[in-house]
Amino acid sequence: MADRLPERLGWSSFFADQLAADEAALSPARVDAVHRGRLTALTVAGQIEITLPARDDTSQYAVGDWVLADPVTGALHRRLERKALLQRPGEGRRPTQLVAANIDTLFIVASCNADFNIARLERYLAFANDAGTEPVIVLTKADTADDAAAFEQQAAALQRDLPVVTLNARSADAVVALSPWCGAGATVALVGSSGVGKSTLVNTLVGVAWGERQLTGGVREADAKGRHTTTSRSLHAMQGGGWVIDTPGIRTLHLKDMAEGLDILFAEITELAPSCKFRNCTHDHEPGCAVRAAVAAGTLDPERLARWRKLQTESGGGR
Ligand SMILES: Nc1nc2c(ncn2[C@@H]2O[C@H](COP(=O)(O)OP(=O)(O)O)[C@@H](O)[C@H]2O)c(=O)[nH]1
Ligand SMILES: [Mg+2]
Ligand SMILES: [Zn+2]
Repeated sequence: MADRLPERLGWSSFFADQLAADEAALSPARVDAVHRGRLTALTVAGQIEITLPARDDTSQYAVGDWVLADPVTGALHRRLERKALLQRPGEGRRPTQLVAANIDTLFIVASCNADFNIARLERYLAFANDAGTEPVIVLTKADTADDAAAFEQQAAALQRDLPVVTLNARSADAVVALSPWCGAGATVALVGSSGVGKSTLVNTLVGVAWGERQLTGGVREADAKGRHTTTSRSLHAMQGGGWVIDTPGIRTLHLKDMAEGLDILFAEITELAPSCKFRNCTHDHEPGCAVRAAVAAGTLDPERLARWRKLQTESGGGR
């Protein structure tokens, strides 16, 4: 049976292990589009319409979700537990919106030019860490930069073991550069400011020929107002065998409750804190502060500490 399960759609033991004995006859299906009133999903046999129970509404589902459905009627049985979830806090009193689920890698896209902004990249990193995805920094427009390596170095310093790739999003070489994260069954999503090249990169990874681009509406951002307003997100097959999810919504990030994401991002600060004299040290004015001692010793960048403090406050303050 295992060989007939949809690994190429991103299925893995994480999901298979959730199946109960009496669920063997159901089809695992991966949500590829969330519309206002309905869901579609991909199975090994192709795309199906999912019929939701009356009590559910589509806002409870995200593109990338795995669900179990009746293979004949498409009736939803249940959603499987998520490996990762990108959420967007609603502005004001609006509820949190689900953006995409079960993403392995989040490409944080920025350009090798004056728009490159360390603090913004750190926000995206905290967001990726907190969502349970692996961040990769993708620096576009390397073809127009005098010194792309300088941008690359700055980005790589932001988090331990952080992959950074510089490329030209318009070139097919980008497919090769990003291939470690785009292989069979892998799922990626892109975030980044407007104009950095996200749509260009999606087109390159999907491999739509230039002439066809205008016709393949699904590849364009769904927030472009027009034909795609009913489809909030969608899943596209990449040339490498993986899947890319359009995430048009994530522009401004509000970092609420991201303590865990910040701890990973600022590991060098997180690891010093237990050496501070006071357990609840804010690394601001307390005596015996190991973090400020590191700044004084020149081993910790004071600006990095300042940015940590700002994000920490925004995320909901204390430890
Ligand atoms: N030279 C160059 N231009 C790029 C690159 N990536 C994107 N662009 C251009 O930058 C503009 C904005 O790209 P777009 O994909 O719409 O950005 P998005 O807002 O992040 O989706 C377009 O004119 C692209 O052709 C790149 O790597 N090199
Ligand atoms: Mg775009
Ligand atoms: Zn301290």
